[in-house]
Amino acid sequence: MASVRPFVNLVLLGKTGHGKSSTGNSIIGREEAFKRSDATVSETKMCTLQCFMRGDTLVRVVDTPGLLDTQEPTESTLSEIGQAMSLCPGGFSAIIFVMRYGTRFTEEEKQVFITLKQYFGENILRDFGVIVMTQGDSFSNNYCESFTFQEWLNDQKEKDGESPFVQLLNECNNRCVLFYNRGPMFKQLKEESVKEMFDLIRGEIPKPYTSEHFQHAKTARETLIKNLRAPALCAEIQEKLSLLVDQLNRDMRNNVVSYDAMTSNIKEIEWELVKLNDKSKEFQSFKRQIDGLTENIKQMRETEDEEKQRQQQEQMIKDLETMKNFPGFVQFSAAKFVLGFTKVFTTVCNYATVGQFQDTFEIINDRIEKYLNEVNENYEKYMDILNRATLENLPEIMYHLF
Ligand SMILES: Nc1nc2c(ncn2[C@@H]2O[C@H](COP(=O)(O)OP(=O)(O)OP(=O)(O)O)[C@@H](O)[C@H]2O)c(=O)[nH]1
Ligand SMILES: [Mg+2]
Repeated sequence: MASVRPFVNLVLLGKTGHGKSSTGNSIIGREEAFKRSDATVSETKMCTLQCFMRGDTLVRVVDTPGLLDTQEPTESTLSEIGQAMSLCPGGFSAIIFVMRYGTRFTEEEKQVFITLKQYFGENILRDFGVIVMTQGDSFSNNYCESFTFQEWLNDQKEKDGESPFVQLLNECNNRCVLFYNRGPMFKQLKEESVKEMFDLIRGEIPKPYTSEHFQHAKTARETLIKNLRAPALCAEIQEKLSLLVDQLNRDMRNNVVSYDAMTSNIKEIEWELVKLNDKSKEFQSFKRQIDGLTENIKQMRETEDEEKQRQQQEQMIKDLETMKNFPGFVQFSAAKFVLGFTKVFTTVCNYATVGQFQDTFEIINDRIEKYLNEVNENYEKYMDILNRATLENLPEIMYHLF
């Protein structure tokens, strides 16, 4: 026995202009419940909800923006379709995939299903999908009741069991209904097809697609969204990388490479990469470019450091050569002692007013002070060199000192 349902929630998905809004109107039984359009660009931009009572069951129908307006569903269309979840408390009783009878179903259109599976979950079609084929009136005109819709479906399978349409049909467990959205003469067929769809859902789809299913598909959905964002993001990253390479070349010509700024810019671009799918070839290519740039900068920095060290060493050796001619610590202390001694004598002579001794001592004092100043200057240089000494250059310093 079929289960009693307090509600039936239906979400209408499909390509632009294939008749989603019209199908919604047929289901609800009101012509203008959803706005339909004759234009080729998607008329329905946002998810729209309409509710009605079918016997004692509350039916919610959500019309969505068209998929595959251009090549692939856009991120904003998908996120709008995701909003349908919030309009359907309790989840989707079925996903109604609307397609127009008579349209060639190509590999490109098959991509829409692959996308939907990535977005909602791998089993979305198998467990919840129902194909509604619109333009039943065209079908009837074509076959003039010589061919039933079921026979036509079987014929499609026999003709090419691998065609994208047959694959979709198999995916949806052969749940497919022909709809008559247009023309007063098809009123009865319209009502019959709506009933057929509800019976199919009640009989074959026992449980709804809930937010748990949606949550389950989170990882695949995130990868899908990353892939959709990829082209714009890749262009942005490539532009930033090119600017950085130009900047580096300019800085190299001017001999003013700012390694820290370069490194932090590279880190920033590396952060952007997180937004790309790390398995994509674009990601790999950027990673290689970034690694190359980082390695170049590292090598340039090391060469520059080595050059600086070499210059310092050279300067140290020059300093040591000049210092070699000056006396060492013993002479320096002796001179200081003599200076102290002569200063005492100068004061004594001064006090005793012994003229010629006083002059002589003052001259000696001047000379010794001059000498000490020179030595002092070199002593400071000497200490500075010792402070800069490292394990590597110490033997060389010792050699030059002694
Ligand atoms: N002959 C015929 N035309 C139909 C049928 N169903 C829809 N159409 C026409 O197809 C056109 C597009 O229908 P819509 O219901 O607006 O299509 P849609 O998928 O909602 O389009 P967007 O909201 O723009 O994505 C309209 O001119 C409808 O009248 C049908 O069963 N038979
Ligand atoms: Mg519409």
